[in-house]
Amino acid sequence: MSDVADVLYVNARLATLVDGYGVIEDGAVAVRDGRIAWVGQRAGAPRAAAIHDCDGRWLTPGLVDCHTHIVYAGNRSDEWEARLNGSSYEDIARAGGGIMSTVRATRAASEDDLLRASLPRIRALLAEGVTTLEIKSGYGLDVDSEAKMLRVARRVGELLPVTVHTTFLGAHALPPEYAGRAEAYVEMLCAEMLPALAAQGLVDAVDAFCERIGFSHDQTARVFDAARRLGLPVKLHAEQLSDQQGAALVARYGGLSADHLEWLSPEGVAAMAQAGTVAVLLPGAYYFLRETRMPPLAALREAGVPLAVATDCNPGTSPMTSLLLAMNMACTLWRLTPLEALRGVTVHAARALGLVDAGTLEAGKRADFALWDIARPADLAYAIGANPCRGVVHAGVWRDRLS
Ligand code: DI6
Ligand code: FE
Repeated sequence: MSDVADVLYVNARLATLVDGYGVIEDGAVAVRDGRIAWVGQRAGAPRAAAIHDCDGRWLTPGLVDCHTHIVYAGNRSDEWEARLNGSSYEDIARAGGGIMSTVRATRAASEDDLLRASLPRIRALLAEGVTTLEIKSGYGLDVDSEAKMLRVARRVGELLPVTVHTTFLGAHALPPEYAGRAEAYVEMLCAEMLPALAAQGLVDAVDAFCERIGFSHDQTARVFDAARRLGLPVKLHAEQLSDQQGAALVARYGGLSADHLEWLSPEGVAAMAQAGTVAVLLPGAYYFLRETRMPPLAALREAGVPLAVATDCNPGTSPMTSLLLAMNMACTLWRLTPLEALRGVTVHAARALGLVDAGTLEAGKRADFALWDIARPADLAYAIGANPCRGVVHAGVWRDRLS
């Protein structure tokens, strides 16, 4: 490399994640124009205008949370408390609670209020080394409210040191004004809502909740057809509570990911493997709902399906703002190895977003990385409630850990 780098990070122990952990001792990373220009042992490093000493700390790719519903208004701890005091989920839903209470609060909030409500949650994620974040809509369920949610998601990416990917999840729940008219809602979503939001540049991918309490296999296929007409990639909440053959459906559309997957069938595994669809594991929802059926991890591994791990941050089923905790849960509850968990929040999470320039420390990728006070990479999944992140570089810009 002939050019002089902007900054050379030295005296780091690198987990590049290129192959396994991809460890490089006495490592250095050169950054130029917001990208990684060079990675290797310090002895071979290029010249740089500035040197940043990492004091022997571990340096990993910036973490990627590839499945969140983190933009919403209101709070559902009251419902959670009522459930723990004996109310049933059905009682709460009949009283207008559940997803609909978040839809009401999100519709009622101004764009600025929605942003203000969401920022503390997002800051908590970023404080733990997250540099790329997916944010879904799905609590607006009409054109204006979905647009408001997605604009807030875009603003998050402008205000904070994080790259935001937006996902349209209009097929999350049936809004009250369409009660008993699911077909008409799906028709409107495909013909009007999605094209309008896509035309405003607010949609990077399209998702649906394919479930008995959500949308059917056929309705989901229609949403995917609409996405395809607009050239947008698809992903799916699949097989969380029952087997709807959603994973096979999203694989048929060449989908980026199928997420949850507790009820995934052998046919679903095979379809995902063939299509290269990533399995996004969401242990926070499994934990919070006290589910007992685990995703078929042995079959997924055997088929070579990439495993990602995400928070699913949402007010109903996973009020979690810690990707490190999601890693710990994936290991503790589902026996992922710490290496699988770390690859799940870096390489494979980037792939679940269709991203080619994040997820590893390699020349040419965006200069997104995190610096950690840990003895070894497994500590990231091991500790519960600790935050060993000391700083983050996003798009080449260093910041001490957000607090
Ligand atoms: N799966 C879920 O479990 C949540 N959404 C989804 O697609 C529920 C979201 C909520 O209760 O607010
Ligand atoms: Fe979700």
